[in-house]
Amino acid sequence: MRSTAELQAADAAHFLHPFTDFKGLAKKGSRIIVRAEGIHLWDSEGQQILDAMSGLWCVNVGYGQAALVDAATRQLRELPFYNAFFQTATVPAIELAEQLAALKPGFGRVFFTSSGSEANDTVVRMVRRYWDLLGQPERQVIISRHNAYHGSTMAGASLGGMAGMHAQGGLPIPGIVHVEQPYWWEYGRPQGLSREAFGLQTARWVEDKILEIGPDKVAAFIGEPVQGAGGVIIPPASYWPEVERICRKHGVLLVSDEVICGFGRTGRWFGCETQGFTPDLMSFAKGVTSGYLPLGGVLVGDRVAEVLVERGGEFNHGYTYSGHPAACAVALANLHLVQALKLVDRVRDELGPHLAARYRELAEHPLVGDAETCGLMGALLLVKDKASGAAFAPEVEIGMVCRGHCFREGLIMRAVGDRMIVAPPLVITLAQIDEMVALIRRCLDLTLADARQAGWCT
Ligand code: PXG
Repeated sequence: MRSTAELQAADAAHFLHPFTDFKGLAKKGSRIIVRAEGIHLWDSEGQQILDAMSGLWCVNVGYGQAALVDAATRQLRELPFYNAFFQTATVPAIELAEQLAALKPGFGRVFFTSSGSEANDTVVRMVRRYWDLLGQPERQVIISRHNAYHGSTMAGASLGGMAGMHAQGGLPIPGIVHVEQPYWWEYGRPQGLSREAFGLQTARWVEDKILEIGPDKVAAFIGEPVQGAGGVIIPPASYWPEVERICRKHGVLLVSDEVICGFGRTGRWFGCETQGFTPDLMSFAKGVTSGYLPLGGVLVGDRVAEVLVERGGEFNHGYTYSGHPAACAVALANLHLVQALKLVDRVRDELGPHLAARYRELAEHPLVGDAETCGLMGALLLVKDKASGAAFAPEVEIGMVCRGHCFREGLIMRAVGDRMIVAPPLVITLAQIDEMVALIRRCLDLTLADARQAGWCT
């Protein structure tokens, strides 16, 4: 293999990385990941790293699963590609559609894409088309939340509530509005509200927005059951059932973005099941193939599908790779493995509760203001003063300090502002959760020592 330095030079010269300050990275040099097995990665310098982010929230069955590799190579040999545009279909795409429908009763149909962003673009076109077909073409507006992440295409980034993304490229596109997120620590706690009372308040903000726009103009509300990229924001239990009730009351379609929460991450097949609501459409990607090949899609609830199918005529939308046979074959093998290993039940009954227990211990750490988990997602909020919950000064970038320690200690844990987040592969064992938590604790200790030394906290 070429040396790390050579690879870094070529990388800096030619590869524009996503969400990256190109010049800044070129100076620093990328870490080059060369190999992986189970929950571990190895970089080009031979360092072993515990991947507590499952790649990018996707490698749910872990690395090195031969069944997925075999399914891909078998399909690539047999039929690497054929499209589904011109009254043709391939066996893996048909069988995956059938399998997904079986996983979620009431969602009998699926539209395939290659990513979560394309799935959410599809959602936008589908819900607007639905209302057109019902003779209510003025129902165009889609309500989303600040600090949501729904992808990076024009519609995906518009649905998302990331100010930095809206600041580039003329976004959001028309007809998308945002309400405040159900982040209790930030908005409920300062008001002295209980989590549950805050959940109801935040849901009412959705209703206020519907009434402000006019219910007859609102097509849909979209949200992640638990916000992932926004920092593992776990809503109060009261939030989603109330949002569902409000959407039903005003005839607004409800869309669950299951790109991160889907396929077992929260301890149920879909995050909406954990959060206690039934959507009309679900976008998905990532965990459907455990990231071995790109695949996404939209699971369409029967009520919506009925209108699109029975009254729709041609739906002028689709991607070359909608239903890509090799990606679908990998998804089938992946879902089979998730079922064979009983990963969804294991997250619900064993792994999730164990992570929660270990996070309750981490909550005692002097640097941690709040520790939360949902299934195999966890967040630690780093604070300057545990007693008051006061935040570090933003310029300290305490999350980045902690992430630096994780990097050196061989742990991948993400920093989103001052929230340190994990979402390890669902094949992680109880002992490996302990190993991960020990590494997290060590990185918190090192971060605290830095912060004390620099006088950022006492
Ligand atoms: N919806 C959600 C909820 C996501 O998390 C997308 C849609 C878009 O999927 P694609 O496949 O188009 O990337 C995502 C993607 C992060 C991070 O920083 C998260 C995602 C992507 C990149 C970075 O946590 N999630």
